[in-house]
Amino acid sequence: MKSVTQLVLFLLLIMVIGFIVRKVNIDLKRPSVIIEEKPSTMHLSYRDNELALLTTLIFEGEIHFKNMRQLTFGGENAEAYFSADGSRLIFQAHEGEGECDQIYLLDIESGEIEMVSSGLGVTTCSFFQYPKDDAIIYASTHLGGEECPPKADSSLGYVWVLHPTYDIFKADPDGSNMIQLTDTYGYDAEATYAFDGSKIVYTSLVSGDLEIWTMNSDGSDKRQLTTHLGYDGGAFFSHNGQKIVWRAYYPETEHEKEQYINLIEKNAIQSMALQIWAMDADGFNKVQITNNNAVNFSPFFFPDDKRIIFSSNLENPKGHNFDLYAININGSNLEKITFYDGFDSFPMFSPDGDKLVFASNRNSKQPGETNIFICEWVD
Ligand SMILES: [Ca+2]
Ligand SMILES: [Ca+2]
Ligand SMILES: [Ca+2]
Repeated sequence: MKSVTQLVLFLLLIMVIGFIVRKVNIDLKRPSVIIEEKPSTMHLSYRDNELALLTTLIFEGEIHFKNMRQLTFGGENAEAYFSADGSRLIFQAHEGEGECDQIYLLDIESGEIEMVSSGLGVTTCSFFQYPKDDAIIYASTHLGGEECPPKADSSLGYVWVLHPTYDIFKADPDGSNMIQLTDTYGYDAEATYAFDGSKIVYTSLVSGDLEIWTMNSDGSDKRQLTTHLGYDGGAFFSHNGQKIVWRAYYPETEHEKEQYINLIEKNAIQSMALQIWAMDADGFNKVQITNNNAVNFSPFFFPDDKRIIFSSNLENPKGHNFDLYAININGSNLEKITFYDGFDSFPMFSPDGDKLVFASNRNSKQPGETNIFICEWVD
């Protein structure tokens, strides 16, 4: 009994200290404004192999989040996507600078994590094969070399490399029996499944520009859906399979076009004002959803397919504080979802629509660490 009382007192003390620290921070940031802040919602996050960890995972204003759990604890973890049965996530992760992302499966209930990619080259953008979870897909450079390739060509300035040896592969969920789905030189990646399993949508440079393509589950019947000069990528199907949402940057001035083409020829892109677009699953009826000067990316349909959740730095387009936003498919009713002062991105609703998974810098042990979080979604 005594130890329980001590534990309760200890937890209360931590809560009070947490509140004071937060209050001091807020006061320091806004010295000339006096604001009555309510303490942010406190949650207990428990992990079997650690002591009960008292921490603030849900921030004030995050009214759609409930019962948040942290699923990874260190390194850079991103793009976690649900299996069709909702029990697992597939994601990419690495630890430390210069390391290359590999693909991992995570059992949501137990927290167990296993690597399923070969460990060779660099990998990205994985997804389960819907609707039966009988395979996984991801992009990998391993056929172009077993080494971890360099992340950037410093002679080109601050750019991201579109490794030309990226191809999309399918494998059994344990990583065995790998099949190659694309086989042209140049970037092929960012592949996701339609929820009925009928199509894969992905990004390819095979036409000479970054475009959205679809293909069958076996790699056949490849079709180009976008044609506009500029980056088209990061596409997801709506749950009913009728729409595709994606991110795009279309250079407008001659200088912007020249700069974009110049980098694409060197298999690179730089930071750009990506906007969210949607189209029919056959590529018709393209509509622009966001229209701002910020970076908007990682869009995903709400369970009813009427709204889209995405990540944006629209409050400070030069900054690194990305937040999740929701918006109607016609571009109306923008709503801010996350209020943590750091990176929040890669949202995906669970197939039953009850949960949201996303990647965030919140509660990191080291600066810049990105972890995977899951919570119940409150409408
Ligand atoms: Ca390729
Ligand atoms: Ca394009
Ligand atoms: Ca944020």
